[in-house]
Amino acid sequence: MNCNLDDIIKSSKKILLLTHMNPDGDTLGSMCALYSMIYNRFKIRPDMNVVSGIPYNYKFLPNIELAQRYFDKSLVYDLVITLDVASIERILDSKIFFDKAKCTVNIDHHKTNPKFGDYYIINPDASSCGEVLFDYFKENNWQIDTNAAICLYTAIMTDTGNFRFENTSSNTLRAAAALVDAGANPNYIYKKCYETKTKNFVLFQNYCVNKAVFLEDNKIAYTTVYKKDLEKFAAGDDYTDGIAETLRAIDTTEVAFVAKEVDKKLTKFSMRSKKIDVAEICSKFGGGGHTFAAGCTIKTDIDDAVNKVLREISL
Ligand SMILES: [Mn+2]
Repeated sequence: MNCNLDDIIKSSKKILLLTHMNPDGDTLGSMCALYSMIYNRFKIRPDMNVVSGIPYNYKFLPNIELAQRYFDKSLVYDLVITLDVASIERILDSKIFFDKAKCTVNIDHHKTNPKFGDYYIINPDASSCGEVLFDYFKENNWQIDTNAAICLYTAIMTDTGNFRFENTSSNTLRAAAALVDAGANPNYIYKKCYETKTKNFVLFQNYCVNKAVFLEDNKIAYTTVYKKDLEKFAAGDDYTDGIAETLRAIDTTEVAFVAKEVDKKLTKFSMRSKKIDVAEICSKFGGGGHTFAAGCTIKTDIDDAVNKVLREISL
């Protein structure tokens, strides 16, 4: 059901905002933006829950320091809002809050989102959850404050790869322009997000790209990341972010992926494509995402999982 956030928030006292696991700029930026907007409009301070660690480069987001990883599981919220959460499993054990909440709202932009929750605001044509929120605020005349503008700009910028992925539309750019007018500084946010990489991060990414495998006349490019590699570089959860895009950027590549060994029985995939629908491939393994950017987790060892994925790719 589509929803009117004004009415829902007005009738709620205790509100929780939820991100997805391995949070990115979109889910964190959207959460902090909505926090700021709700506080300014209703004088309610929602709780913010990050279900796994916050990458260092997003610690500049206004109000992010109020986000917590663990909450008292006995809490019951009037309202729980998920942001950029494509499927409910991605909130991990915070699902307990979602299940117990009196009302739930699902705000997202993934086309594979099954529309869980009592209400939803989902636009698969939007670049990011940040853009969905921006459009909602604009349509409903919610005045965007500077902190929210910084957060929404970060959400949109990171999910569009700095306004260069195929999800970048004229609406995206108009939203970005309006957010700059509202106080977001593009150069400051760019530097915070992209020029704060650690030496280990860059070396790890180059290592992974260096050992990439190319198949089908270089149309398929992928790399495998073993647990021992992650340990060797003391890699954080976000260390593989962007590697699939680097492999896709090669002129011959049509589909690229990164296979990451979680353990001997679990492998995580991040897939990118120029042509084929990788959301469809990932959904065969219980994952999902967008046509040209998707992910999934397969319950088998990395070598077997890679073969399973390769079999599903037809160019
Ligand atoms: Mn997103």
